[in-house]
Amino acid sequence: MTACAPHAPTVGGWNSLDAFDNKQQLDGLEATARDGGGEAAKGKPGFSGPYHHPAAGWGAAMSVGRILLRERTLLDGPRAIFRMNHEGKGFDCPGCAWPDDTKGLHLDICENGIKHVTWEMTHKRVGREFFAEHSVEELSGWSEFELENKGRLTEPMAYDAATDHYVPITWDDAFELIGRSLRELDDPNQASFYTSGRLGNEATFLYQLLARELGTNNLPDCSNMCHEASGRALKAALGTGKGTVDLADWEATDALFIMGVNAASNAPRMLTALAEAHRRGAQIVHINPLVEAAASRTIVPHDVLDMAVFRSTKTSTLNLQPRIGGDMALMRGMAKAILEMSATDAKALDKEFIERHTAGFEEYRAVCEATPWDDIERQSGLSRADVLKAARVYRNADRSIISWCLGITQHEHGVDTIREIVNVLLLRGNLGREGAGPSPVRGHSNVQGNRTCGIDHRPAEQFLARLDEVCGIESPRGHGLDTVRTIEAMHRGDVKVFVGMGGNFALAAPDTPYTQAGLRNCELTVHVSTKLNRSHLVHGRQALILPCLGRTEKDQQAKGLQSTSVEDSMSMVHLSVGMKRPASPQLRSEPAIIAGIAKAALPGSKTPWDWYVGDYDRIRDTMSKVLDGFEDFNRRVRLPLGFRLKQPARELVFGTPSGKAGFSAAPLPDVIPASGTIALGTMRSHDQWNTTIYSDNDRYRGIKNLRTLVFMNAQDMADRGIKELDPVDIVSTAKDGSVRSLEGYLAVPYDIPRSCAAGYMPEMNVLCAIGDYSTQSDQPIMKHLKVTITRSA
Ligand SMILES: Nc1nc2c(c(=O)[nH]1)N[C@H]1C(S)=C(S)[C@@H](COP(=O)(O)OP(=O)(O)OC[C@H]3O[C@@H](n4cnc5c(=O)[nH]c(N)nc54)[C@H](O)[C@@H]3O)O[C@H]1N2
Ligand SMILES: Nc1nc2c(c(=O)[nH]1)N[C@H]1C(S)=C(S)[C@@H](COP(=O)(O)OP(=O)(O)OC[C@H]3O[C@@H](n4cnc5c(=O)[nH]c(N)nc54)[C@H](O)[C@@H]3O)O[C@H]1N2
Ligand SMILES: [Mo]
Repeated sequence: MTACAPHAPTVGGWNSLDAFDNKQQLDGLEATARDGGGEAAKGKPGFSGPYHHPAAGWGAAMSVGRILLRERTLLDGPRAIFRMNHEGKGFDCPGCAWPDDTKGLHLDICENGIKHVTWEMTHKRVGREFFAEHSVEELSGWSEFELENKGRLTEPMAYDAATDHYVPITWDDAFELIGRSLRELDDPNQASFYTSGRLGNEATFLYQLLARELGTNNLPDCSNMCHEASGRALKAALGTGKGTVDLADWEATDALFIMGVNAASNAPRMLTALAEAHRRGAQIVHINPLVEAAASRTIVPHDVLDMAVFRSTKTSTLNLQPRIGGDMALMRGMAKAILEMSATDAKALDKEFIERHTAGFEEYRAVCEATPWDDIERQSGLSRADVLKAARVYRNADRSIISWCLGITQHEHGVDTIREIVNVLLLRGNLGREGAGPSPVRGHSNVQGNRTCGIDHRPAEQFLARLDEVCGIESPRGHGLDTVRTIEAMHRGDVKVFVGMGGNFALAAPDTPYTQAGLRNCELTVHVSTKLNRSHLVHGRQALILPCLGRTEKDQQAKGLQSTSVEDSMSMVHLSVGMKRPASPQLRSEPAIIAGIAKAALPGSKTPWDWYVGDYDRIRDTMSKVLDGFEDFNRRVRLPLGFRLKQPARELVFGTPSGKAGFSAAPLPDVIPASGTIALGTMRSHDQWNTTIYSDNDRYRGIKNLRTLVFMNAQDMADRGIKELDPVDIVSTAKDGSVRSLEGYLAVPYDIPRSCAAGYMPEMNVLCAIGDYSTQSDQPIMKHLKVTITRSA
């Protein structure tokens, strides 16, 4: 509480949690908890039409109440929430990677962050009795919700093939089993080390050190499915794989273009930034085939007055609904319009910026001129008039930010599209100055930090050379395996040991049956986890579940209480300190587990693993010698807001071959589905966190008790004789011609362009063939599956 006391007057509404002090309300909430969320969510599937209320507000408050009740964290929950995202004194929200409020004016939280934290803080436990009672075969029949809802894992468990049960194993025996399996490999490249993006920076550094000391760069991560396209495009264009703006830029900009992100569900703290931008008169353009909840109004959840009087703020000045994959054509159209304007409008282009800081402008101008408006309209699915509206907003803004997430990256042409976004920014010099630049919204809370700290299957020579020099190892130089290639190698028997540092590989990866067959083909699968999930049940010949501390929990080591650092979407690195007693005394921290594995796998290692684990400052000291921008790490990370990693591109220093920011001049791809086929995008509901499903509801899309659905254009439904909530079969055709299908999904008529449809991951991963990854980014094409949809027989 002390952390936020100075700001108490601005705190209110549901944040003050007054809502929970009233017995009557509590009873009401308890009743809703029983009917609304979770176990009871087996009611009749329902679609109540699109959501017309502001995002966040009281709907969010009720949802939070339900979750706190369900996890029985009514007392601890609020206490923890007050300590979240608070200037080095609390823990970083393990939810999304949206940056923390820099002014400390608000309680920096959101509905989904609270769900996420309370899900981790639950009082429920999965102990050895649970595993003795339920065989793996039996658990395999449980839903994702039922598995995770059993609570926190409490002790290391090993799979016993004779009984088909997980049985307790000591930490030492578990490490010895992993160590032996790794030592016995013919080649270290027969091991693969996956990272899900919430691993803290210190553990990340040790994890990549373990892999490289062992001799492999097989470091697949969730980024391979998430923002690989952003990294590659920005690196090629600007010489840096990250965005260049921070929250202060969001607060200063004149125009925000929000592309392919469902902010109200997946980055809800962005709502505050959007509302503030609107209040001060900035333009906000949403570009999304679906009009998501963030694209209309929000009640700023921090604002007591707004909550009390239901006052909402607009969060949009223009909504454009391109077809799935139509964003590059839209960006091309905006660029073409700006170039056309420049004939009569001397300020449409920033000629001086283009001259001094960019390369390739003339080729780009030529390609824009050569792209006919007809193509732009057909490929974007937008009229020329609509494209011009966006172009005018862009022209009239002195400073613009273009922000994007998975709706842009998970496509065949993701890299070209992001380069086109950069092209548009460069035309008006929207780079290297306040309030302007590219701003990818990252997913997991530390996915960006993972890459910064060495989780990269294609590491740069400069990084490896420094690592070797400082740590006294000899890193392998060959490229390692990413997520898709790890799965393929498992099938061939080339990867025999798989370690999952968090995450849920069996469900998150594409082509579910193929991925799961790969995991089953491994000699050993190891999962470091907080909760039971599908990946524990789809296992190798030998399997371990190693339970770890969550971010909310105290991490006590030889030299006392430890903190860990994370990097948000906008390159701010700051500390996170747990505050809760661990869910079980047997839990270990991720650094300690990595060190345990390393000591067993590398008996001759000169790395002082235990010494590092005793005091994470020592890991940070080593990191400061290896990683660019981490100088004086221990001091700077303890500053109230941490520190911002330098972005050379922001200073207009470009690590590109030309030393300039590069325009790209790619031709427009053809993204129009063949006649009769539909482009299907997979996405998240409001009540899920990747593979963690909190309930079967999707409040902002009007969905209740239903996940096996497909949102369709009403005319596309009528053409196929499909009515609301009719069962349909969905058949996808992969690049190699192979087909996959899902049957009996319910069709939901929705405001989405013709020949476009959407449904939920991870259920729909079945439809995404392993070979259907982008040749530009190697990312699975999870937003553009080619499908046919017919009424079920
Ligand atoms: N509560 C919650 N928060 C999360 C997560 C979660 O599961 N739950 N996941 C986290 C992670 S790891 C990530 S990566 C992010 C993901 O955050 P998002 O990118 O918001 O994730 P999705 O739900 O996949 O939604 C993709 C959005 O892109 C739109 N879209 C689909 N195709 C296209 C297209 O062709 N063009 C455009 N312009 N838009 C398109 C969809 O309509 C949808 O609004 O969120 C993070 N935050
Ligand atoms: N079709 C389709 N597939 C997709 C996507 C899509 O849009 N469409 N999105 C992709 C994206 S962007 C991503 S990021 C991936 C997500 O892939 P992952 O990151 O692999 O999956 P999650 O569901 O986030 O992992 C949840 C599990 O993490 C564990 N966990 C939670 N907290 C901790 C912790 O503090 N430490 C450790 N060690 N474990 C913890 C819990 O056991 C929990 O069951 O999915 C990808 N898959
Ligand atoms: Mo992600």
